Amino acid sequence: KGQQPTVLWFTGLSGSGKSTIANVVDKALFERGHHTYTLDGDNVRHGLNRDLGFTKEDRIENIRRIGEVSKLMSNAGLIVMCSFISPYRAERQMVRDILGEDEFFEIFIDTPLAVAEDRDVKGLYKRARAGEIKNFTGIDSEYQPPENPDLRIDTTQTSADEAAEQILDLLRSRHRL
Ligand code: GGZ
Repeated sequence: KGQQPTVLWFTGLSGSGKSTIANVVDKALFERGHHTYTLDGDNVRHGLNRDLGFTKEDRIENIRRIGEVSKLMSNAGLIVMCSFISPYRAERQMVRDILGEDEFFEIFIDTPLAVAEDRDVKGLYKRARAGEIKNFTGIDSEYQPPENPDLRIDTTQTSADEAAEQILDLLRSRHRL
């Protein structure tokens, strides 16, 4: 029987570990013989959404398009992972409505701002603090944490491998694997 449409939606701050965890899950699913695709800023914001920036309006349109694309891909039989800050509750609800309750799994990568800022892998927080980047999430643009995610991962307590295991358990419990 074919794959039931499944989208794993990772939300969290810049530098929270979304893409790292999504990539571990992607690899584990591939090894189990599933067809997967991971959408993230690197493959979406340079192409499909190159016309969009980081105003509230543009972020919402960014997430809307990604929701629609992930629906096409999941209906084609791929398990889709989406790794975007997606800071607003209303936009995540919009994606839930586009995909439907059975297809959308919200995974909150819960990393405190202080931890993400301390890591500052790309030096973006430093630039945002210096005023060189405007509307930076966590600095001068808000992040609204999910109130009722399908899964919350506290990355101060959980390694990427453990997080991936929890996500696979979630998929098993929902009969996706
Ligand atoms: C937040 C920004 C910004 C601003 C550039 N605010 O750590 P990164 O670099 O790789 O992840 C961030 C990415 C966020 O893009 P998303 O498409 O995930 O955002 S949203 O869901 O809100 O539309 C960061 C970089 O882009 N970046 N400027 N102002 N992150």
